[in-house]
Amino acid sequence: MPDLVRFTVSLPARLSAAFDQYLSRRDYPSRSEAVRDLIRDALIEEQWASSVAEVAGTVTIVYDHHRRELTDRLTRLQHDYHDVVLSTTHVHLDHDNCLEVIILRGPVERVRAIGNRLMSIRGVKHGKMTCTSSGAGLE
Ligand code: NI
Repeated sequence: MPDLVRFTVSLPARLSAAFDQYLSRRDYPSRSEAVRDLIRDALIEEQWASSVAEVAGTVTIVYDHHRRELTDRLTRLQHDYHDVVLSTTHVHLDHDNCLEVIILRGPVERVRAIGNRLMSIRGVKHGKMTCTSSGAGLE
């Protein structure tokens, strides 16, 4: 583990109790581990808010492959953004529905753009984007 810095945090009693319950629900081994995760999460979110950072993310979509032209549109869009699409995994969920996970990496604006476009195509029943980064500088 890199050099550690210790600091003390004062919390209102009720907030502290709620935090301890949060730790136990999530099986955190210590408060420190949970605080580290929360800080990293906040900093990665901030990286996503800045337009210069390179980020990574996934988009998960569920759609009915019988809908006319939907599969073609999804493929065309991914080719338009081939510079940020790393990989696509397709699962045939049932007779009608497909689930696709698209892994993205690149400038935040471009990653966000294709993510939003994929999720908003008519016929996509559910879409969810997950944002992360390499966490460089955050370990
Ligand atoms: Ni399928």
